[in-house]
Amino acid sequence: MSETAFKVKDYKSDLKPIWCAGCGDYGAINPFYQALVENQLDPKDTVIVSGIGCSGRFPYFCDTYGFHGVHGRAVPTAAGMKIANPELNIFAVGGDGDGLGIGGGHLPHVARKNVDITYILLDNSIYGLTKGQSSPTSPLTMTSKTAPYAYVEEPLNPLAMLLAYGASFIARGFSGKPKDLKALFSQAIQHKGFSVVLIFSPCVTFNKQITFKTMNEIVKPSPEDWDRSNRLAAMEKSLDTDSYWTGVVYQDERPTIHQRVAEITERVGRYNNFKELIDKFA
Ligand SMILES: Cc1ncc(C[n+]2csc(CCOP(=O)(O)OP(=O)(O)O)c2C)c(N)n1
Ligand code: SF4
Ligand SMILES: [Mg+2]
Repeated sequence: MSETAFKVKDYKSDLKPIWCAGCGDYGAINPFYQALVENQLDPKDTVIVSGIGCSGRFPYFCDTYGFHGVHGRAVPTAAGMKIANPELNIFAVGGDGDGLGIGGGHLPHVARKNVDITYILLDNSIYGLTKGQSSPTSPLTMTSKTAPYAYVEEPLNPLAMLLAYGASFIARGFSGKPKDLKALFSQAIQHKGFSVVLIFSPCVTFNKQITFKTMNEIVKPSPEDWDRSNRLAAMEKSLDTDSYWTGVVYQDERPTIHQRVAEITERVGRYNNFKELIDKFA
């Protein structure tokens, strides 16, 4: 097969996305297809695992393997798949409610283990599928169906959290800037380890307060000479909530969990059967 064998049409399923017209998720899926082309990932070796939410429909629209699982469990399911079959290209996709609300407890562990998967978090600061409840990233004072006067909870800061958790690649983008997103996806795919692409992806139906227009005003690309290995500087940048910094914010090329296990196997050898293992420690 030639190097440019796979084209966008090879990654698109026959189902046309059924997101609302203008939903930010369209701005994420198109550059995603393009990044798959750029990296020539074989669809038969590629799996997209999703949570529940509008964002959770992502795998329906991709002609790869897909697993639309349980709410909040996309990341650990994807990590388990990679551990069972390291040859596969594995993506987890989900929303802010899915990944930071109900599924928030899984993130630190997959991040610190550095499982070699790519997580795409489509953040619209609202529960879209269930028609507009406040989410863990809804800003203080934002109104919603569940906060008709004002939201009274402090929002999470996913960038700061992922830096603290030890994610080895963190990029941030905006679905209003699909060209930039393609480059971020591509770099995330090429990174060996847990890569996360945080995407602000407006919900045009249920979040009228954070929109393409408002985001366009605060999105700022990271400086060209940004040192992506500087975790402390990245942490400082993550706390700047007046502007929304985009680009690869942090990258640490440390070994993946598979590489660390391989090093130990090399050193101590492999047990041929269960009895050998039990005898060793008896
Ligand atoms: C265990 C469980 N709790 C609650 C729900 C209801 N539910 C479905 S999607 C969702 C939130 C979706 O929000 P988000 O993850 O931000 O995705 P979006 O729709 O905004 O893309 C909730 C609460 C569920 N499906 N399963
Ligand atoms: S409800 Fe919001 S997040 Fe869901 S498809 Fe419509 S615009 Fe997109
Ligand atoms: Mg959401």
